[in-house]
Amino acid sequence: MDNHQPDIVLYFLEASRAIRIAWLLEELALPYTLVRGKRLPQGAGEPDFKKCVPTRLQKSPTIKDGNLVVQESSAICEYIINTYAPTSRLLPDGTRERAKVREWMAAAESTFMEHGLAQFYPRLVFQEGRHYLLPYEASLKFLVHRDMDWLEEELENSASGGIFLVGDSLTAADVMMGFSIEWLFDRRLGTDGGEWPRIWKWFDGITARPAYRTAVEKTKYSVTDLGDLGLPPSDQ
Ligand SMILES: N[C@@H](CCC(=O)N[C@@H](CS)C(=O)NCC(=O)O)C(=O)O
Repeated sequence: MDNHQPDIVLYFLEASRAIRIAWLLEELALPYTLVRGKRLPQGAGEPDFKKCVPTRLQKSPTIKDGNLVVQESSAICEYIINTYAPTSRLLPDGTRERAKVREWMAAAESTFMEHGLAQFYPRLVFQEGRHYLLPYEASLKFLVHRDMDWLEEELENSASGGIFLVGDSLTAADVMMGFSIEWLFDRRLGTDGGEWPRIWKWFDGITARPAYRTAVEKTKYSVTDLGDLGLPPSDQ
């Protein structure tokens, strides 16, 4: 474990995955400096914000801790927990539980976001008269439904009775998955027609936590700040 004091800057684009990191920092009561940025109408970060982000891709979230820069929300979570809370339950010791937490951290960015982004990007690229995308989206819907069924079943069988994804307390799995689920439902990326009551109960529970609420308040996060960006073609 590094024994240095946190000197964390969080580059926070509005309505973005960066809420995961602000939430984690609040759970751990770690101090951080926020650099907030707005999106352009097409979704990218405003140039003035992006030029502050010290990475080639200039994506959010990115953190700088002293002279170390880390990008990719999953890697940032792991770095923060390993550095400042190595014995916490957020990334539990022990290979079996840790494997399950890391499985969901990976699924949040790959499986869940991937199946959503396969629909989201075409919606962004083809701005007007996108009804021809409907059959394409319909053909991908089963992937999102299968992902949600998996999450629903995992919550049903979870040790906490559906309050947390792994074990009986909050882990990085919940922190990573929260944004993915909120974004998929908010943008209706293949979620129409599904019923997943356990997912909603879990989501409402984790986002009612004081640390999450504080993160939202400090960052002014709201997924609805995406406005009309990438809403379904049927809404046009
Ligand atoms: N896999 C990355 C994804 C990062 C990413 O794509 N961030 C988006 C916001 S959610 C972004 O910065 N978009 C604005 C842009 O590229 O200008 C992670 O997990 O952090």
